[in-house]
This record gives sequence, structure tokens and C-alpha cells, in this order.
Amino acid sequence: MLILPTYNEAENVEAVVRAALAQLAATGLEHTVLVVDDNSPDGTGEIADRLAAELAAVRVLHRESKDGLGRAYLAGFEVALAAGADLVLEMDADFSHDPADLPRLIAAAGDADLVLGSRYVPGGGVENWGALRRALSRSGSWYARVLLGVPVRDLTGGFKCFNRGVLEALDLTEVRADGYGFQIELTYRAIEAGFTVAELPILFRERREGNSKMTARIALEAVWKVPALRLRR
Ligand SMILES: Nc1nc2c(ncn2[C@@H]2O[C@H](COP(=O)(O)OP(=O)(O)OP(=O)(O)O)[C@@H](O)[C@H]2O)c(=O)[nH]1
Ligand SMILES: [Mg+2]
Repeated sequence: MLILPTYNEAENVEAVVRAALAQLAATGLEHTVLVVDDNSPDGTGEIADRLAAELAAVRVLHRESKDGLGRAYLAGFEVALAAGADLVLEMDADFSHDPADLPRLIAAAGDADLVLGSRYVPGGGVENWGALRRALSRSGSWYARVLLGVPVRDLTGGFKCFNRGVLEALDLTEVRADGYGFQIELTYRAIEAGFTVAELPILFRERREGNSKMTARIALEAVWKVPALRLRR
């Protein structure tokens, strides 16, 4: 099951759902796209409902209000596990992650418990980012990697494929972080629990339409949550 969290993605949601479905269908595997919308004021949820009415492989989880990316994913994971999904995927709904990479992530999940779409392994990268944003993102991943002592190059990315056993084994009720911190925490917990992680190169693009929901608060949260994760051991 592919989980697409949305908040004010009215200009992207239909195209991204259709593009993802086409890629998933090409794998020949049974699949569902689950849109998790936090009552977006721009009508994203209604567009998703229309898609779900038209397409049997689309489901929508409506949440009452904007509650952060982490909470949206946790709610999506619950639905995916209850539905019996073998693989659970995370992807941004703004085309920063290319739906055409989905089959590669899924194929790699045959050999690794958790697959990460990675900007910072050979062959990966970011398009159209200025030097400052590039440096911030790289230092963020470096900071987390060194403090946590894990060999992962891209800890903050949100393009992932979990084998269901990983999510079943982690105590998700304990995960508190949002945004970057959420992505770091899940990957770190998976490694701590002994699961294998593979990083596949991806090219990260600027969002196609709409506005970023990333805030300084979410970014800074990761700065202090990372040492806290390590100390918890
Ligand atoms: N359901 C839900 N989705 C969210 C929330 N915050 C962000 N999202 C979605 O999560 C994905 C990533 O958020 P973005 O705002 O694109 O954050 P980002 O990719 O780090 O920042 P940009 O590169 O500027 O786009 C997008 O699909 C958003 O719509 C939230 O609070 N609830
Ligand atoms: Mg984005």
C-alpha cells in the first residue's frame, strides 16, 4: 500500500495518484493508494474522494485537522497493516519524489527490510536547490548519521518502502517526531531493531505545484530529537 499524505495539494493530488497507480499496476502486484488528508482547506480531500469513487485501488483517510506529517503517516500505517499490506510505502504528493521510481523501490524490498530513496548515494541528487538548501540538507543527514552511528547517507528523506514486519515490530505509539525527525526516527528504530536497510539513488525535484509545509520548527525539532534518540538507548 502506498501512503500519500496531503495538505493543500489540490493541484497535485489527482496527477500524482494517477501516476503512482500506473507505476504500481506495472509491477503486476496487488496495490492500493491511500491518500491521508488532514482536512485541507483547498479541497484536496474532495478530489481524493472523487478519485476513490472512480478507482477501486484508491482509498482516502480523512483526518480532522492538520496534525503533522508524522501523525498522518502513523494513521496511514495502521490502515495499511489492518488491510494486510505486505509492503507499505511513503511518498510525497508534490512530485518531489518521482512515481516512476516506485517499481525500483518495491523490487529492492525483496532483499532489504526497509528501502530508502536516497539523494546522497552515488547516482542520487537534488535538482534546482540553491547552495544553502543543499548544504543544510546534507549537514542534517551528516549530523544524524554521526550522532546516531548508522551508515545511512539520507536519513531525512520521505520516499521509503517498508516490509510490513518492520512496522509491526516497532512500537509506533512511541514515535513522536514530525517531518525530518519522523523520517530519521523510523529508520533509526528499524536499524536498532536489527532490520536491514538499502539505499537506492533518487533525484529529488522541487515540488511541482503548491506551497511547502516545512517550517523552521519542524527542522529544528530534528536537531534536538536526534541526540534524544541516541540517549534513549
Ligand atoms: N496529511 C498531512 N500531510 C502533510 C502535512 N504536512 C505536509 N504534508 C504532506 O507531506 C508531503 C511533504 O510535505 P512538503 O510540504 O512537500 O514538505 P517538503 O517536501 O519537506 O518541503 P518542499 O520541498 O518545500 O516541498 C506533501 O505531500 C504534503 O502535502 C500534514 O500536516 N498532514
Ligand atoms: Mg515537498
